[in-house]
Amino acid sequence: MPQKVPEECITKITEALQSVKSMKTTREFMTVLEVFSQFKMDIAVTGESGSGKSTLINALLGLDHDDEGAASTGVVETTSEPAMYQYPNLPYVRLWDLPGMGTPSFASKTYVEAMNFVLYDMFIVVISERFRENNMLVIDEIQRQNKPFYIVRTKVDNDLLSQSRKLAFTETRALGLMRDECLKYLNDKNLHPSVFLVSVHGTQKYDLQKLKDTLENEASKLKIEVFPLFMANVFTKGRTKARTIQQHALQSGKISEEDLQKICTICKHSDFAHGTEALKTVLDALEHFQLDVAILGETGSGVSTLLDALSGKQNSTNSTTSATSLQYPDVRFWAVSGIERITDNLEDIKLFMDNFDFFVIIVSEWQQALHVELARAADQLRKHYHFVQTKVDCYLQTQGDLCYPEIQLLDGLRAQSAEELKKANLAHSQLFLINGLDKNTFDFVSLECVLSSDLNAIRLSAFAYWVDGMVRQKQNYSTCQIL
Ligand SMILES: Nc1nc2c(ncn2[C@@H]2O[C@H](COP(=O)(O)OP(=O)(O)OP(=O)(O)O)[C@@H](O)[C@H]2O)c(=O)[nH]1
Ligand SMILES: [Mg+2]
Repeated sequence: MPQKVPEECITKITEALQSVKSMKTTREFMTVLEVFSQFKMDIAVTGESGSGKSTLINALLGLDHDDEGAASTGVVETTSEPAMYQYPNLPYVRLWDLPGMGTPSFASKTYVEAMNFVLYDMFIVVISERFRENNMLVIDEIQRQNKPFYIVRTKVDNDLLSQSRKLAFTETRALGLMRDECLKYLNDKNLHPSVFLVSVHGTQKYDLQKLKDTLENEASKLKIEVFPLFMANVFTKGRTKARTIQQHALQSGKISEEDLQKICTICKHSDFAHGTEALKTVLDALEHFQLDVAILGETGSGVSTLLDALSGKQNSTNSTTSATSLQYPDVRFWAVSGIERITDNLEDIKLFMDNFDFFVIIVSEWQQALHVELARAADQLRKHYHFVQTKVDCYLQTQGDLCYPEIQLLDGLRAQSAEELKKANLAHSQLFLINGLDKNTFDFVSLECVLSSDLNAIRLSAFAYWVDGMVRQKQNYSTCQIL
């Protein structure tokens, strides 16, 4: 079976975890991962007054300036306090429209302090017309806080229009010069952020779409980068600063009170908050972690057909290859047919099943109860599963002579299965009735929905157990060497 994460991650993670005392129990580790999965990444849109910050936010939200819920824009100083907007498509990303820099209300000198940059995880620095000293002040502060940022140069339509009167004008050349101007100052400081040239009067032209795509593609990586920093800031900054960050996070819904409590407790008893790099390494590995889902069934029970249906592929055949699907990123589905051949010994089944993180167990015959044994083995391994009864269309055909309406036959089947599961003490289990050859019938869509939401949560616990196993393995190995 291929590795669950790339080899280089394994080496890094075991080294990193040895240096962090707080990672010693899987439960603590799970808590941190759960908090991470709920954590909201806050991106502050900052820059000089009137540079087009609010207009850019509306463009990213896909709103017109007069739409309900849009940020206010205008030719006079408009945004007077930070306002939050949920980023579409990425539930864990929020944009913050900050007031502009360089007005009597927000003087350049005191701007970064007044805006409390420590509250945000990432920045979009908006520049219009020229790269100015104020822009550098903002970037220096972001640098000092070690946070990621993009540069967006707005109003390129205006710049192009004024340049177009020159004889040697070409749009490509003019845009190239604008980009070079931004990069010149930054590269001198050894900074290499992504630069986007945008205009609200030409959202299809220029780089607005590229900005959206980059943000959406990089968001999960950025979250891994910024979460350890948030943890470190919450617990290691001076008391007043830490309290401000915590209060802001709670008030804005960045983190729930319960989650904050949980990580406070963990951090009090350990040096976790100082393990920023270690935490980043672990989260990096989580990003690469492959969840292995086995579809278990007897020969001819429809294992491969179900694998094809779930992965959207065709003709997958055996357990030596896995199939992935766009719908479930980082999940590998395995077809494990002929399960009746290895179910004699519970310990053997468990050993085999321990290779996987989650199971879809096909029920062939309610009387044989093979699926019950598989479910028990999964329970003992503390892993999760769903039951699937395949070929429901065939069942309906065999009942054709009875002339009952289909719905009645299906209800009968469900009642019978519920009864059987109750008898086997598995009443908590979920059963889906499907026809693997037709995804539009019976419970297939519900199965897909439940898998999508379940697998995300299961990923975290599977990853935590996997890391725990890795660390134990490493510890046993070191003990053996000492002995
Ligand atoms: N031509 C052109 N005008 C723009 C563009 N982006 C913004 N503007 C205009 O610039 C003016 C200021 O835009 P805002 O989005 O309110 O600027 P802001 O940075 O949020 O301003 P403050 O909140 O006051 O700091 C508005 O009149 C916008 O219509 C653009 O890409 N092209
Ligand atoms: Mg504004």
